[in-house]
Amino acid sequence: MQEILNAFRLKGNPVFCQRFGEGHINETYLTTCDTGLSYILQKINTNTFKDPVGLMENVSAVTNFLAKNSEDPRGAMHIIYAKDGKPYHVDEKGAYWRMYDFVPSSICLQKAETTQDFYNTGLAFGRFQKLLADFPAATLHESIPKFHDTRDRYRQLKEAIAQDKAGRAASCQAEIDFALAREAEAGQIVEALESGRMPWRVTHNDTKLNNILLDYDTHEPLCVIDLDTVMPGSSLYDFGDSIRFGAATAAEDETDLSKVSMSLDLFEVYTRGFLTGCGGSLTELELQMLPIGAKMMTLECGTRFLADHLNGDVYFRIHRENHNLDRCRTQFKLVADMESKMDQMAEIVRQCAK
Ligand code: ADP
Ligand code: GN1
Ligand code: MG
Repeated sequence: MQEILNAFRLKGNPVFCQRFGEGHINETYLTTCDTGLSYILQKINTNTFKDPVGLMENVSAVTNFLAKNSEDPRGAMHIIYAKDGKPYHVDEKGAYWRMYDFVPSSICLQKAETTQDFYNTGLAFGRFQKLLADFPAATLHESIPKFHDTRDRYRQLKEAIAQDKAGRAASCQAEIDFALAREAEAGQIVEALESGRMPWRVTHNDTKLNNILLDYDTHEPLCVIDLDTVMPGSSLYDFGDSIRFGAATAAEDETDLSKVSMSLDLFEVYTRGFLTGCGGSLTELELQMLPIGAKMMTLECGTRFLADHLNGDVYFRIHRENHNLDRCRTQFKLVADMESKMDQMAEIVRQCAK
């Protein structure tokens, strides 16, 4: 680890380095130097991101763009370059590492502590999307092709069922049936984009609450992080994924499903924040389909957890047996709950958009 740390232009000598955060994909470490400055070191998951150089080009371009356009210096992540001038370092085993300043006096939440926190998240992701309207989308590499093409996620799920690599299909037939019963809905968003009825935007695509940093004291939104999946997409993806994670009444991996539902109060709070942040930039169709966005992102995420469980847990990091199946179950419970609340969600969006 010392060798890896030494490859970067740090201010001081590292005296501490420890695993950090709760991301499912990259390997994240917090390191502190004798100068008191802290850094985030990440091993890029190249199983997920096949083109780490292109990925870092995206992240550099987006962080530079955000830095230029935000007043608070903590409003954008700051890449620490390697001593050879690259925004990443390749170690002797061929692994790709990158480093950021630890955004000072910031906090990352796994769950909103107050409704105001969740409003702030909506505001920040809405502003992020509005700001990126001027970003040159054509310069972005597609870091994960078809990332939110739900039709393709179903194709992958069916492949996982057919191959049944881990021999688990028989034990999760109820979840498989739940997913397949909704396959006909999978193309709704991507078809609206492809037909030109809905605008392509530069979106974040992974808008979990823990991909945003808030000010430690005031909980004002500071900085959107985890920029690996910034790509052209739909506003529904960003809205929907935030609802999936943040408007849920329980954690993504809760095993007591009686605790899992989608809170309409939290849905309303986030919708207000997001629409304020977007500043009137969403079209009528986007507004009308926001509730569908919430449902589709949750259904898609559930199918991804299920496919990974069937494949033997090769994509999402797990911390216990059946972890991905537990995650899949919470997502499908949320989908069922959302299905019973579609009219109320639509009414909330209409009120918030007035
Ligand atoms: P993953 O793709 O695995 O989710 P993230 O980039 O989201 O990785 O990082 C994981 C966690 O590390 C975040 O949820 C957050 O807690 C923390 N983190 C990442 N970057 C920073 C940063 N620049 N400053 C402070 N904390 C950070
Ligand atoms: C992953 O990287 P992280 O933990 O922020 C995943 C998202 C999923 C999410 C589910 C690149 O997000 O797409 O929605 O887990 N990121 C990638 O919690 O696949
Ligand atoms: Mg993350």
